[in-house]
Amino acid sequence: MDLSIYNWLYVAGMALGALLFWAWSRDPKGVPAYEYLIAIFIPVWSGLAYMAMALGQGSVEIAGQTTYYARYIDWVVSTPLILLALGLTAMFYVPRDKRQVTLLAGLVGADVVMILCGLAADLSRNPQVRLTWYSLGCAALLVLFWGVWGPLREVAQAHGPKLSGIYDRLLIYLTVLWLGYPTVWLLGPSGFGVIGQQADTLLFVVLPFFSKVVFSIIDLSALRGLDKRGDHREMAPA
Ligand code: RET
Repeated sequence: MDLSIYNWLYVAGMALGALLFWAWSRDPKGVPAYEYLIAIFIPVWSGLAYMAMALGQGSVEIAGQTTYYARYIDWVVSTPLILLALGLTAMFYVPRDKRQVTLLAGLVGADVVMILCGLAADLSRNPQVRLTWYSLGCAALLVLFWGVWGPLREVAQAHGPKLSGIYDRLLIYLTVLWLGYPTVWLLGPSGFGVIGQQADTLLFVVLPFFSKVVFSIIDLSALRGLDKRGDHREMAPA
């Protein structure tokens, strides 16, 4: 079966997602314009990477196996933006000049390390070298999870139960999906090869659709419904 159909379906899904967020941005409901810009840019970038794959580009043969490096070009830009969106949700009520920039930069840094370690693993011929890079990528993911479950969650919790509830929902959703990537990688042709190329391609279409477009739908629709003066004010001591 021609696998490019999966990639084309993904491109269509990303285009529809970008259009939806653009339409929402016309009636922003108090959510800052940059939140929409991020939500639109993620599927545009990812859609382009998958279009390259649908056209037969973005892959090389390494040790008799196909490495889709276009996926990493996608992830190295889209995952920092997803984290930024999550971070900005946690900091929704924090004034711009008081936002924890170091925390955001640390998360993005760990994320870029994770993706580039995955690329290095996928380009390795030697199985031990491959495993070493993969393990370092997993270590970076753990650092990232520490950041979003620890300090970033505390920021959200400091601003009342509503925001904290929204953040927790997004966080659990993101954690489950992001654990799927190293799992599929390890079971697929890049790792042990338990999953074949067709299932691998399908999973790397389904997972990112949910971690990008559906993630942004959950995030933006929650922010659009939030009291912009801040439910956290009710929490402030009288
Ligand atoms: C790799 C292999 C190296 C170890 C780890 C990985 C994790 C990748 C993740 C990717 C997330 C991608 C998303 C894309 C957007 O849709 C690179 C597979 C830990 C978590 C969310």
